[in-house]
Amino acid sequence: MPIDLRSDTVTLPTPAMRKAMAEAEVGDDVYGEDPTVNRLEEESARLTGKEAGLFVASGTMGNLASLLAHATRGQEVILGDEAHIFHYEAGSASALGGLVYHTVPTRPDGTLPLEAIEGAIRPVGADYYHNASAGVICLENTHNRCGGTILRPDYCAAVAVIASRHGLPIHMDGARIFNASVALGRPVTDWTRHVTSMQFCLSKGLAAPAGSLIVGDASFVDRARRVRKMLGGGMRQVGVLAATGLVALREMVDRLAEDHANAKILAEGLAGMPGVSIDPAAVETNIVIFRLPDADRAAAFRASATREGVLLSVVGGGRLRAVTHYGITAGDCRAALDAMRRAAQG
Ligand code: TLP
Repeated sequence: MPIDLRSDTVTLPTPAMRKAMAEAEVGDDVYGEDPTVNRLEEESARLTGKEAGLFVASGTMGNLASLLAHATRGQEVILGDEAHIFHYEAGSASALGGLVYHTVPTRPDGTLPLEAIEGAIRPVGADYYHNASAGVICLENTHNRCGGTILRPDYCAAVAVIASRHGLPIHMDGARIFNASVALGRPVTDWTRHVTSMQFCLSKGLAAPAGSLIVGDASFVDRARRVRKMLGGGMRQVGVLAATGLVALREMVDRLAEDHANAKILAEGLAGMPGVSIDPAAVETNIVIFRLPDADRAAAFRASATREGVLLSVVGGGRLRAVTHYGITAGDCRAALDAMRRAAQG
């Protein structure tokens, strides 16, 4: 069996999740009658300090439904040029919602410069009828392509000041918000209080087989529910999946600390390898991004790691990614380092 460090999306459901699926009480969720989905949505709203929650099929659907609930065709989504929404969601907000991506530079820690955010908000009104208007500001936490870095609550508060000055909503792509929460030992509400909406994933480090939650105020969630229906995401007896989400939230959050410790083991080991650049101190959660001198050498490193039984993913520009997760032990990380050391030698 290879040591699969491509992503925390590869996690398999736990025995408790499989049991919960078999025993889940279900109903037709499009009628609002699936008690397990309702419980998951209520529990998610409570946990994040928001009025309401909405169960969606994936993180991509969570982000898309949120953006379409916040903004209308021709409006701009202000987001970082390293954002998952910009790179990996198939241009969905533009293709399906007519929104325009307005990117600003992303700093290595995943933050967007405040002045760049404010500068991206174009003036509208009588003298500016030609401008596209801003519809929503997006933040990502933890930041995937920046190596799982954590946006600090203080930073989010500063973005909220700008957003409120311009009457704009903030959507947080909080796919891995529980990694941030566990790493800093702070409740998720320390972040959600500064944003209008958030989506978080159950199917990454929390190990559920599928699903994400959107949270926000009741009127926003109502709009998102309608968009979810448009996207074909109105599922029926989906309590069988929601049941795994409840297990994820109740039993799988604290153990993320183990993934963070394992990521440190990987980062420290990688730092000593020839041709590999990485700053282990910058690794805050479960994502380890390291650099080879160029894209060809990164591809060769990855191919030999695969032959040695370690699966990695490509970030681009000579960067590779290793992600720790449920099912990967400290011993696996040490074995992966041995294999990658052999890979680094050719
Ligand atoms: N990320 C996946 C891939 O799409 C790259 C991964 O392996 O990391 N937001 C963030 C920050 C994500 O990392 C992801 C998934 C999503 C949204 C989308 O979630 P899904 O895959 O459930 O649509």
